[in-house]
Amino acid sequence: MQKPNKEEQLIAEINALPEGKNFKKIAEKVIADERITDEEGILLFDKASLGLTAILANYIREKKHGDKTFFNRNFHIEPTNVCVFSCKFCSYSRLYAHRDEGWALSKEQMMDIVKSYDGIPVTEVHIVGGVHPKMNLDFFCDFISQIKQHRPQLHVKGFTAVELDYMFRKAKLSVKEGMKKLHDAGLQSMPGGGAEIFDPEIRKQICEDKVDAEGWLKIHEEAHLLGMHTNATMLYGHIENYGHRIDHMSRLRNLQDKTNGFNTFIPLKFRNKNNDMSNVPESSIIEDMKMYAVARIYMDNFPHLKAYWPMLGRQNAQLSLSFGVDDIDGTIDDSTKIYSMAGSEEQSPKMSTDELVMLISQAGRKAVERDTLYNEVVQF
Ligand code: V47
Ligand code: SF4
Repeated sequence: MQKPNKEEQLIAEINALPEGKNFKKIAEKVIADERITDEEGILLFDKASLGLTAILANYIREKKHGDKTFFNRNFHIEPTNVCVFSCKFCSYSRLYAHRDEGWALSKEQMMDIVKSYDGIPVTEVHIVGGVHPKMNLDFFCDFISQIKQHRPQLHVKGFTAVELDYMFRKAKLSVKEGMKKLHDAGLQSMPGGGAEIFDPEIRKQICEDKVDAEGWLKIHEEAHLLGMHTNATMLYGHIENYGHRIDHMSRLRNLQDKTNGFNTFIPLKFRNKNNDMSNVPESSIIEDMKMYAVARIYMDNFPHLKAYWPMLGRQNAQLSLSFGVDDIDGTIDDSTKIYSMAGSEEQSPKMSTDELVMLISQAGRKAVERDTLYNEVVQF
């Protein structure tokens, strides 16, 4: 008998599930590379079993990337944890009035961190932190220029739209002018933080004083127009519902149709330690894996889906590779404090390349070191 092809196999697997017949149309769309609707996205969250979402997401993941699982060699610099904003879920920041309890690095201190990686084959520096009123656009442009002078090949990825919105407003520059200035100084791409949940009602309850959805999307759009690539995150598993998650992903999918500038979507699991939302329970591992799977099915125009292992934990990140994820971030070192402070089991998020490769191959996937723009550096 002839072996079924992947598409026939997918349909057979879906049909074998008790709820399979209700999802035949979605399965056919997935096979035909057709986009699912918002209603279908909500249906998947609400009514599909974890197994069904896994089968669909894994089909898409393997069609896009086969078994390849990407990671990069990077290090983080967190210039400050002093922040003018007061997001309720944040365990990391200290208000300016309590700045003596926090830290704020000088350019020299940050350059010392950069120099400590001399001779080590990292490809990216990821700069992200709080919003300190005294660290302005000129300060960061100067710092980025110094990095590029010292190590021109190191890719500089930095600043959430929240940090940039504040810097541009303080400098009295438009988003376009501010982005151009940073780009000219050597900023090459942007991480995806600060997006949280775009819905205004939820945003008001968890992070009311920082940039809104329109502002966040505008900054990423301007970066894309300059030829920069950026990521997008979504903070899930707190007070939002499935409709809010789909609304968030829909706004990102629409901007991606326009600019094609996003590389990666990164769902971030809400962690509830040491913050003003500690009363909100954390999502289950089932919910986390479903989140990844539905994201992979819904975000058809995003090339990559990332599980950020320092937040999720390494074993759960390994598991996510069967739920649509093709990227598990990098060999970051323990300077990353955001998640250890919010209660992640990864108190010291440092993993060597050997450990990352082992983690990926244990899950039956093929580890590929990438650079920031997903050019392949080494296949393992
Ligand atoms: O925007 C803060 C999140 C984000 C908590 O683009 C929390 O490659 C969970 O965006 N529980 C910043 N999450 C980090 C970020 C990021 C990280 C890694 C890679 C990339 C990338 C981007 O951290 C914030 C917020 O959504 N966060 N507190 C918390 N308690
Ligand atoms: Fe500040 Fe970011 Fe924390 Fe919000 S999440 S308080 S913007 S550091």
